[in-house]
Amino acid sequence: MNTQTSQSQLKAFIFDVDGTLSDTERDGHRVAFNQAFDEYGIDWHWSVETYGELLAVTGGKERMKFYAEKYLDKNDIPEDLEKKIPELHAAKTRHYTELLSTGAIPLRSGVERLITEARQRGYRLAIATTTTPENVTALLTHTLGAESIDWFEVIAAGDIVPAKKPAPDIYDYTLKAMNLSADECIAFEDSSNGIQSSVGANLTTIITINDYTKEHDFSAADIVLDQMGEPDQAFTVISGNAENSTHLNCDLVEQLHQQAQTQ
Ligand code: XBP
Ligand code: MG
Repeated sequence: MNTQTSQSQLKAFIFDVDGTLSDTERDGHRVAFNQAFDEYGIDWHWSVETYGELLAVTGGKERMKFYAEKYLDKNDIPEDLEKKIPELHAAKTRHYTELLSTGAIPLRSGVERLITEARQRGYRLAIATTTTPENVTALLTHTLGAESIDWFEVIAAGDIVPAKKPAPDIYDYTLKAMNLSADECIAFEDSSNGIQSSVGANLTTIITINDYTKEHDFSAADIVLDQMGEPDQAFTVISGNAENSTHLNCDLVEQLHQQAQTQ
């Protein structure tokens, strides 16, 4: 009997967006939240540091509510905040997508190369993210071009599932929509909430850290890298086994997937 046949073949790459495809949080989402607060005459300003703490909660609407409850005196919470949040969040999305349209937020190192290579090898692609769908299409449009939206068979985003990351629901949704099992896919994440979600859906997970997430617990990851890197820009392996690779390419992704299957 050939034991190889019991191993599932890798078929799809599933990407998180914020922090993984692009460093969107500090100079993107945070700035857009502050612009929305200004627009609505709300006296809040999220510093780089405070925003790092607020990232504990995924989802912009959920994050605003969390801030009001945890950081403000009861008396300082605007009376109709709960009602205002969807409107405030729509303004934030408008500011954020405007910011993206200036090209101010690029993809992280190696992302475009890996996606191109994955397409060439015939891998199916998907996105599983907490952020609002318009933010994903704006990021793709202003980095890879509008046609890149169609490269992703499924873009699972925002309120499409009621429970956001760290719940596994967004990955479960993506797998179901692609009619694939977890062992036929690999996930790309950058945060603790992200990996709890992907591993919760039983996905082999590759982590690329960033400034906000470098101290997170990634013990469930198959590999933790500082970046995907490029042939002339080597990654640093924080944990896991990259064999002789210096950057994340499809060969290494396949190797990691296979390793996870045999564990
Ligand atoms: C991303 C998020 C999002 C964005 C804001 O987490 O937490 O909430 O910060 O997006 P992940 P919205 O990368 O784990 O998916 O304001 O559009 O909700
Ligand atoms: Mg993320």
